[in-house]
Amino acid sequence: MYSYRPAVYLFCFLFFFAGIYFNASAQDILINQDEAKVPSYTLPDPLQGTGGKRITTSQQWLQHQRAALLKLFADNVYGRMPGKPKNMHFKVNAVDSFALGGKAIRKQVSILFSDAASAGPSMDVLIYLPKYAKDRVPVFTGLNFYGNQTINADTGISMSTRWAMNDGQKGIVNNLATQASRGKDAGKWAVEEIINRGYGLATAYYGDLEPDNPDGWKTGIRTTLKATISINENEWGAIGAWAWGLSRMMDYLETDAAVDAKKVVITGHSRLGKACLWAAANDTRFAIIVSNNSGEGGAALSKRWFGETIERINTSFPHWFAPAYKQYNKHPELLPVDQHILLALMAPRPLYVASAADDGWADPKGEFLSAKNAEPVYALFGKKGTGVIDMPPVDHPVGETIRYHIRSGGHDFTLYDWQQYLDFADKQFGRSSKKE
Ligand code: GTR
Repeated sequence: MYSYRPAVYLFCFLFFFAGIYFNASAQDILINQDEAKVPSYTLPDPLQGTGGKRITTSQQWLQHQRAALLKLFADNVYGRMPGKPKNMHFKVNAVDSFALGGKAIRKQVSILFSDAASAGPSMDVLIYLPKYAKDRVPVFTGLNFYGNQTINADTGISMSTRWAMNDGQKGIVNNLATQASRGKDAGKWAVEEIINRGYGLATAYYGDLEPDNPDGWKTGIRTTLKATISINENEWGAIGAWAWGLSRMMDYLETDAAVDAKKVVITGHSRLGKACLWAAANDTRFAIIVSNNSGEGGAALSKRWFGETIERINTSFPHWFAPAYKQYNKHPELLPVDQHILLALMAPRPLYVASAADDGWADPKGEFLSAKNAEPVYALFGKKGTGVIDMPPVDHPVGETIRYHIRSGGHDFTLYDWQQYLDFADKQFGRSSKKE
């Protein structure tokens, strides 16, 4: 008996530490929010080609390097991006030409991912277009957090009937939207401002694609469409599924005669900012990219130890990324890419990265540095980036083709943010900034 004792102790010891190591709860993960404690780190160079060859021209970038780097993100971070279903089709459910007090047209369109007329996997797109436009209009597009009916108090918006995050504050009860949810997230959607400036807006609820919980893949498109689009559920993650949906919205917008599909601005806040960036990296039809407080796994550098980390995000949200991303939980330094390279994949398209001063979790400085480190790729195209060395003061946007601001206030998508993005789009599209 006695002789077994050391072995038993050793077993208990190993079991205890293995438990900590493998089942660390989110709270156990060490987080740094002190700039003085950020250790040094090395960023991979987007212009370093395979076999040591340096990328020096935009042609080399577009012909070889871009695809190689995109694949590194697919293999290590977000998973593979499948194509669209063969039998996908659109159904215009309702059009109201007197929306928003008569100044907008509201369209509600279902994107049906199978042959079925209405049953089967689908997503519902809510579109507002300025009524008095003289020509096809540029459009902002992005996913929303709680259902289309939450983005504006407009009672004509169809209610989402899908599973919704139950935060108890947005009129969601038992994970289902109630009438009380109407307009509850309107603060994040400057619908009137967008319309007044002559732009359209197309949005859909991200839960149409995959409910945002660790079991969401079982009822989302990663299961319902796996045979149709030939991809197993573990070849991608929820962010991939949401990003895929943004491209399907683009497929619809290309068919809408009122929309200038060459002028679609893709945007997203926070986790939906991550999805927006991944969508635009894969799909170059999006003309301008706007990342709003997208943070870890979005615009922020992941090798810089500040705010949310790879390990923390993979622990709190194990369903967001491809399974391969978890191998970097303890070793971000081994990841062959970092998020400045994701931003570089937008080149030469105009890119706006925005942070908020009180949003340390998303690492504003890491977002700024990421934007800056994408500049050498934009330079291949003769495009100027942020134009500054250090972070600008709050509420002072900087930059040309890569623009950046840090807004005063917290993690949010405010009217101030929208106004900067509208000004940026006006400039890039050569539109006058006057209200229409
Ligand atoms: C947080 C998460 C962030 C960000 C945010 C959001 O809990 O840690 O990465 O995505 O949620 O989406 O609001």
